[in-house]
Formats: sequence, C-alpha cells, structure tokens
Amino acid sequence: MPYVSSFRNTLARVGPGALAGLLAAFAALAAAELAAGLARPAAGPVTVVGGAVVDLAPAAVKDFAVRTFGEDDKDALRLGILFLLALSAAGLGVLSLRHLRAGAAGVLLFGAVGAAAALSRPDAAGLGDALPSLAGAAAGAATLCFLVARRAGAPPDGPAGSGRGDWNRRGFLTAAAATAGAAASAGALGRTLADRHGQDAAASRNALVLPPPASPAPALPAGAQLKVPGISPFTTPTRDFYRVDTALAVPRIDAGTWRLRIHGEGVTRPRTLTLGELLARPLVERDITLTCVSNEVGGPYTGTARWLGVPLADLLREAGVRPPSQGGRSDQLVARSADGMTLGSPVEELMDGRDAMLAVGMNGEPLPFDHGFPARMLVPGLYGYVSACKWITDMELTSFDAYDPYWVRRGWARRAPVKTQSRIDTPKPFARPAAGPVTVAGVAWAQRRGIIRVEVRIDDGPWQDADLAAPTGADTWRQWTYRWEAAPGGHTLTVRATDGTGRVQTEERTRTVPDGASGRHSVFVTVPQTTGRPARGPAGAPPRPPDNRTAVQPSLKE
Ligand SMILES: Nc1nc2c(c(=O)[nH]1)N[C@H]1C(S)=C(S)[C@@H](COP(=O)(O)O)O[C@H]1N2
Ligand SMILES: [Mo]
Repeated sequence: MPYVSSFRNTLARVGPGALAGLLAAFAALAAAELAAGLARPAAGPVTVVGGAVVDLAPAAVKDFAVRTFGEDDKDALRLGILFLLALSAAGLGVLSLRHLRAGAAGVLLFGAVGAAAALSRPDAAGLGDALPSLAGAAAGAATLCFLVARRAGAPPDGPAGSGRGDWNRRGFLTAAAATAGAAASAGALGRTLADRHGQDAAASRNALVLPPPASPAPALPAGAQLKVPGISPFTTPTRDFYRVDTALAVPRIDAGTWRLRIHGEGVTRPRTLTLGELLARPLVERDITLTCVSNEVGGPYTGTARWLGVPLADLLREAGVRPPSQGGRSDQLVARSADGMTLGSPVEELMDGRDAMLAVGMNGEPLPFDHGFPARMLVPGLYGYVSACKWITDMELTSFDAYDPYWVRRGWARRAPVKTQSRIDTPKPFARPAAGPVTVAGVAWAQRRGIIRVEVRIDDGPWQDADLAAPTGADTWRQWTYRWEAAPGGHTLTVRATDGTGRVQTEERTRTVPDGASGRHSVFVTVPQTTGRPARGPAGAPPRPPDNRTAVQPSLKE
C-alpha cells in the first residue's frame, strides 16, 4: 500500500514538528495567561485579539455572527481564534524542522500582533498591556527551540542534528509531556490570579445595599401578567435577560473605586460622582422594556426588568446642561464605558420627561456584572446601542456633527427610536398543536408610545383582535393572547400591533441594519389530521395519539 506508507512517512517527518508547534502555542498562551493574571486579565492575547476582531468587523459581519451564534457569538469567536492559532502553530512547527529561526520568528510575530492589539484597545491601561502577548511569544519561541533543536527521530536523509544528538522518540515524547504539564500549571495559576482580580469587585457588589426608591414603580394592575404556558413573563427574570455587548472579558468594576465624570460642551458645572453620591440621591424605580437593534423580527433580544436608578435629566440639569429646544449647545450625549465602548444618545430625548436613568438596580438587586455593574444608562424608547451604556464611566456632552460613537462608525444609524413590534411566543415554529382550541400568545412593544391593539391573522384570513393584558404604561411590552380554533392542516399565524398613536406595525420588511428590523412575525404550524372518531378504548381513557405522531418536524432552536 504505497499510499499508506507514504502517508506514514510524511506523518513521521512532520508529526513531531506539528506537535512541537502546538505545544509552543500552548506554552505561549499559558505564559500569557499567567502574565495577564499578574497584571491585567483584560490584556490577555485572546481577549485583545478577539476585541480587535469585533471592532474591525463591519456591521454586516456582526449581524451575521449574532444571527448565527446568538449569545454564543463570543465563544464562537474565541474558538475561531484558537483554531487559527493552532493551525498556524502546527505550520510553524513543521517549518521549524528545517528553518528553526524562521519558525521562532513566526512565533514572535504572533506575539507582536497580540501586543499591537493590546495597545490599540480603547481601554488599554498602558504599555504594560503588551506584556502578556510578549511574554507568551517568548515562552512559545523558547519552547519551540527546546523541542525542535534536537529533532525526534530525525529522518535518515535529513541534515544531522545540532550536535547534542537528536531526541529519540521516547525522549521527545517525555519532553513534550513535560512541556504540556508545565504550561497547564502556568495557565491554571494565571486563571486563579485573574479570578482574584474580580474578587474585590464581587465583594463590593455583595456589600452594596440599594436604598429604597423615592418613587417606586407603580403596582402592576391585576391582569397585567398572563399565565399562559410558553408566553414571555411580563418581568424577564434577570438570568434570562438577553445580553448584547462587545466585551470578551466582562468588566468587573470595584464599586468603591468607580467614578462617573460629566463634562463637555455646555456643561457649566462639570463633576465627578462616586457611587455613594449617586445612591444618596432620590431614586426612581420603573418597569422598562429594553430592546436591541439587532433583534430580528420574532427575535429574542428584548426583555423587561424593574430598574432602579437616578433620573438622568436631573443630573444633567444640575451640571448646567439644557436640551437643544431650550437653547442647549449640545445635542448628543456620548457615554463611555470602562471597556472603551461609546454610545451616543440625543440630549433632547434624555430631558423630555421620559424615565431616562442611570440605573444601579435590576429586579431588586444591584446590576449583575453582565448588565453593567455598578451603573448603566437606560432610556425608554431608544434601542440599547444608542442609550443603554453598561459599565459607564464618562458622559460627554457634544453634538451629532462632532462625534460618531462606536456603532455609528460601523454603519448603524445615529438616531434609533424603537420600532413597533410584536412576537408570537407560542406556539413555536413548526409546532404540531392538536386540532381544537389553541392559545396563541406573545408580547408586543412600542416603547414611549405603548400598545393599544394586537391582531392575529390565520393564513390569509381577516385580522382578528387578540386579548390584551392590562396596560402597564407606554414603556413596557404588553402580553396578548388569542384563542384559535385550529383545524387540521398547515397554517401560518401572523401578528401585528398598533401603537398608542394609532399607527399599525408596518408590514414592510427591513433588515436590522441600520436602525432596527421591521415587518411582521409569523409562525408556521401543522395541526395533525384527526380521525374524527373518538379512540376506542376504556371509557375515560385519553384518545389514541394520531398515527403520524412520530413524523414530528424538528422544531427550530429559538
Ligand atoms: N459598555 C457597553 N455597553 C453596552 C453595549 C456594549 O457593547 N458595551 N451594548 C449595548 C447594546 S447594543 C444593547 S442592546 C444593550 C444590552 O443590554 P443588556 O446586555 O443588559 O441586555 O447594552 C448596550 N450597552
Ligand atoms: Mo443592541
């Protein structure tokens, strides 16, 4: 079998090189992890390179990633980076068998790329951020030299070894195993150190006691929370609340050292606030639905929580800011976060009387780290990317002409009020509900305008009114249900909402880029044929399931 033997030969020739390359990469990552753990976890090479990739990706790519991987997009990115790194490392290892210097130089080049990415991050803390990548590269190059300088099972036709004699197979494998072990220990130590960084922040969050609101959320009227299986609960439990951000390492900020600076055009009294100063102010508590501009029609990136915070308009007024309609000099507030994100909100809307706030609490607890601890912005009626800055540290008053924030530079709209939308939560796409009465249910939202009507259409039939949950204000979504007499066959259920201005949700389909998806959500279901005869069997026994029960179509992942 000439094929097999030539494959074996090739493997015997390049295998040790590829293995040495992979081990060099492993040692590099572990050393970098250790250095990052000692210095700054957010400066780790995978985090900074991933961050740079996220930032360089155009809107369409981000949109694709969110659509394809959903909230796993960051894990997908991390895996992608590690995969490419492993591939390159194996290649460099093989190259090293003949040209060790070139291979080692390649490893150092990767380190340089990591260092450059680290220094170019908007939240870079200084030159020290280059250290993890450089330390990693040095460890990687050294590992490669150690494993390759004396080559395992050097081919008889190859040049002679370096004079110290080649590894025999056993020696090489022992050295490889020792390298792997040392790298694993270093990496684990780095992880432990990195975790310690977050512990002060976690302790400060655990110690935080939120004061009661001066203005509590209005009590939910009876009938505002429908108990239909499969419907989104009115208040989204915090653990189920969607998360959308670019942070590969979630900022863990110590509440004690956190500061918020307010400054810029037209700010006559610039100031820097501590969390204590914020919490000493009268707090408001409100139920508000937050929606992401990346939410597709029928998508999951929207949720309602009970938020506690400081009214933003008061803070701004005290700083001397006036809205443009009252002669104010700035029409855009640019919020900056600890991780270097920038979001731009219209000053007019922040001060028009809506419950725009600097939130510190979510569903009765301090904000979780994932959702912006210790403070974030929240503005009813605006998509998150133009309003909801998490881990906020800085508010600068400027103008839309003078500054384009992060997402705007990537093709998204400068101004983005939430579009009227409605969603069918149940039945799920491709469900097979039994014939007879079926409860169709979901939520509809049009923050600031409210929802006054929801209608459902079966196939091409007439629009029929759904029953609405009791109203809870214009800034929250509204649950709805519709009782459908399901007849056997395939059916398309479609929903549309009417907002408080009387405008019906448009049927015109648009993509999420640049200012949010529009169009109507519909769900296709199949109602299985029934025989029409009650199943034979003992009296009171449930009817036999229809024969085609096993032919269930796979239901799509939500
Ligand atoms: N610092 C920071 N804040 C951010 C973002 C981000 O990437 N970084 N994403 C914004 C977007 S696009 C949305 S939709 C909301 C989501 O908030 P959540 O993750 O708490 O649901 O946060 C906003 N605030
Ligand atoms: Mo978003």
